[in-house]
Amino acid sequence: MEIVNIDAMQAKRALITGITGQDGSYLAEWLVGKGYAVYGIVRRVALADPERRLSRLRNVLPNIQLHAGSLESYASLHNVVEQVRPDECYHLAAQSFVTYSFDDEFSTFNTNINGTHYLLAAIKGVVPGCRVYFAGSSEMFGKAEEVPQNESTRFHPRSSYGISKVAGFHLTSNYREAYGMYACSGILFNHESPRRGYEFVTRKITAAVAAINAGRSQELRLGNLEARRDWGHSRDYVEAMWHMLQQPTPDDYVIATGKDHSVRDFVELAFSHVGLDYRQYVTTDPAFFRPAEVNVLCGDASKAKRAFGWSHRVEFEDLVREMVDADCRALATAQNSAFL
Ligand code: G4F
Repeated sequence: MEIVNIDAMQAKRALITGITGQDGSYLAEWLVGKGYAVYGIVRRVALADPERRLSRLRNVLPNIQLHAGSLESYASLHNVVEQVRPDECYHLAAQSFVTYSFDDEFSTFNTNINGTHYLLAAIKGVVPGCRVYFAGSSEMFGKAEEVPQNESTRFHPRSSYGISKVAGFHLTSNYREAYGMYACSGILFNHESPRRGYEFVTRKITAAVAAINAGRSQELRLGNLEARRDWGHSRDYVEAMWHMLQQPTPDDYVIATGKDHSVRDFVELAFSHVGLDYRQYVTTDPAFFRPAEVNVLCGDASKAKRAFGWSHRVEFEDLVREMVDADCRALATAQNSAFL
C-alpha cells in the first residue's frame, strides 16, 4: 500500500466509526492511500490496549488520528464530530454478530439504532454538508422473496440485528429526504478476509483448519452447513463504500459478487486446501443453529456497476485459500516464536 504524506489542513477529512474492525482497517488504508486525513472513533479501552485492539491498524497507525467515543453516547459522538469536522463519515461500527443479537436484542438495538441516530443527528447539527455512508447489510433481506436480491427487494429481517439494520437504513434515507443530507446506505453482502473476527463462520473454519493441520485440534463444531451466502473480499467492498460517496447524488447500493455458496462448500474447500477431508473433523452442533435462519443470500450489484463501475475482484475460491493460508502462517509464526 502506498502511503501519502498529507497536509491535514488541505486534505479531505474522513471520519470512520468501527475503524478497528476488518472493514474499518481496510477502508482506513484505502483513504490514506487516496490522500485523506483519516480519523477514527474508538472505545477508550482500545486506546489503552493498542497492541491487541488496534492490531488491524498496524499498517496505518502513524497516518491516522484516533478519538475516544462511544455509540452509546450522543455527547461523545457530537464532541468528536465537532473536533474533526469531517467531509465524509463512514459509519461502520455496530454490534455485527447476528448470533449475539438473539442473546441480547436490547443492546443490539441500543448500539445499532440509537448509535446510528446519534451520529446522523450530530453530523446534521455540526457539519450538515458532510457525506455519510451507513453500513447496511444483506441481513435486511433475511427471508428474501427473490434470488438474487437487489435494491428493490422487500426487506424481511430474521434477527434483531437485521431489524436494527433496516432501522438504520430508514434513518439514513430519512436524513437524506427530510434534511437534504448526502447520506447513502451500502447493502453489503458477506465480506471476509484474514482480518475477519473469529466468531464469524468463515474465520472460525479457517482458524480451525490451521489448528487441525498443525495437530493442535481434532474437531470443528458448526451449525447449519446448508446456509448459503454470497461471500466477497472486504478489501474490494470498502472501495465501493468510497465510490458511493463520490457520486453526484446520494443513493443506496447493493454490493455483492452475485454467486452464492453453502457453508459446507466453504468447509470442504478450506479443508481440501491443506489436503484434509472435512468429513473426518466437522460435526454439527445444535448450539450453533439460530432460532431463525437466513437460508440463502445472493446479491445483484449491477446498479453499483452501472453507477461507478464497481465489481468484485476476488473470487470465492481465492478468498478461502487466502484465509486458510493466512491462518496457517500465523500459527506457524506463533509456534516458531514459542520456541525462541
Ligand atoms: O458468518 P456468519 O456469522 O455471518 P452472517 O450471519 O451471514 O452475518 C454476517 O454477514 C452479514 C452480511 O450479510 C453482516 F451484516 C453481519 O454483520 C455479518 O458480518 O454466519 C453465516 C452463516 C449463517 O447462516 C450461520 O447460521 O453460517 C452459518 N453457520 C453455521 N455454523 C455458522 C456456524 N455461523 C457462525 N457464526 N458459527 C457457526 O458455527
